[in-house]
Amino acid sequence: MKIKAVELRVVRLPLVTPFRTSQDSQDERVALLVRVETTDSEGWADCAVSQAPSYEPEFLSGARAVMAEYLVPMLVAAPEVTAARVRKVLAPVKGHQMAKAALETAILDAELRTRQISFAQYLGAVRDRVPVGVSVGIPGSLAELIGQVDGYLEQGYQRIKLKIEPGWDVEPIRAIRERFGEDLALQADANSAYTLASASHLRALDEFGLLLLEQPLAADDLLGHADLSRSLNTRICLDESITSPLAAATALRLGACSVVNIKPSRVGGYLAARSVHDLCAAHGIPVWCGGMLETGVGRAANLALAALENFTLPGDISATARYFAEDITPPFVLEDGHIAVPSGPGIGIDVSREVLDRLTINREVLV
Ligand code: NPQ
Ligand code: MG
Repeated sequence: MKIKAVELRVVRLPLVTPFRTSQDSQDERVALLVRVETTDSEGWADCAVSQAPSYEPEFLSGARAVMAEYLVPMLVAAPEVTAARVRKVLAPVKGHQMAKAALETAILDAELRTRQISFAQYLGAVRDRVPVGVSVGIPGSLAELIGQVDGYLEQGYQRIKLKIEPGWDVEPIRAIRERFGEDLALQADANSAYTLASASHLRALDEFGLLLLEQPLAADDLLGHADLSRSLNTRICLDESITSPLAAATALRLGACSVVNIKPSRVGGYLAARSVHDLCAAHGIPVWCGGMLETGVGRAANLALAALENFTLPGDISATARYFAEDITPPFVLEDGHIAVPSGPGIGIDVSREVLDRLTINREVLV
């Protein structure tokens, strides 16, 4: 397979509700889409960068630049490209995992569309639908939070994840527990908002029976997470820290977490995500699939990944309607707390050209 061209599209999707984490707030998703044209097919990917480097070091215009100036020319120059070889071809460029992951994913999509194999089948899925949860941003008030959680539970979401930060942690978690009871599957995500100095404060969360506490400390603080893991009863889950299969292996060896959030974009693609999954399975560490406010293109591929055996906790793969009134693919819908795994070739869904063109704010074609 040879790469003929790569198209980069920046699309703007308004969010149905603003989404605030401990790090920033957004009311629209400005997404970067990659379309690869090969000698016999085309493939799509959602590059999970955000506009600003406020969540991950990578960001939208940086990803566009590294693709245009380095990654795409390297792929176009390669005599033969398969998804399995992308990592090696791009290895001379350091970092830029999300940009690399998007290119690998688009190439994998093209390859699988040609071979008429779905992502789910290729990755080794064991389910045709996956249980899903919802991530609830930091709202303006407790009443607002309770109203939002109530609405999501009404829709059938199987677990609730609350975004927390210093000053918004014990109180909202207690309020949700009291209002919705002990059986509610509840977890919290701090997006690195604490330091180890908060260990005794975070111990107060132990009484709420959370499924896990996600990424309390800085991304590079594996030792801090290992210390914190020993002083809390609540399981620590890492998200931002898990930047590769090697980072996952290091975290497990150090005892920095007992659950892993896998985001394919963050670990370097779906092949690396499967490696992290396999590694965690071998260590008896459960995993779940994280979310990056993906368009339908990214959501489709994440559903396939979440259908693997060791994804035993509900992922942050919500229905399209939780984020967007309109998406560039047909909407994914919640049925009985699950979303169906696409079964068509490649990512298994098609992009609506009409919606795509209407929402596009920038387009460049690289050859
Ligand atoms: C998390 N996701 O688990 C992230 C945080 C997050 C669903 O909670 C643009 C790009 C917007 C990345 C918003 C969820 C984002 C983003 C939130 C990541 O930590
Ligand atoms: Mg997280």
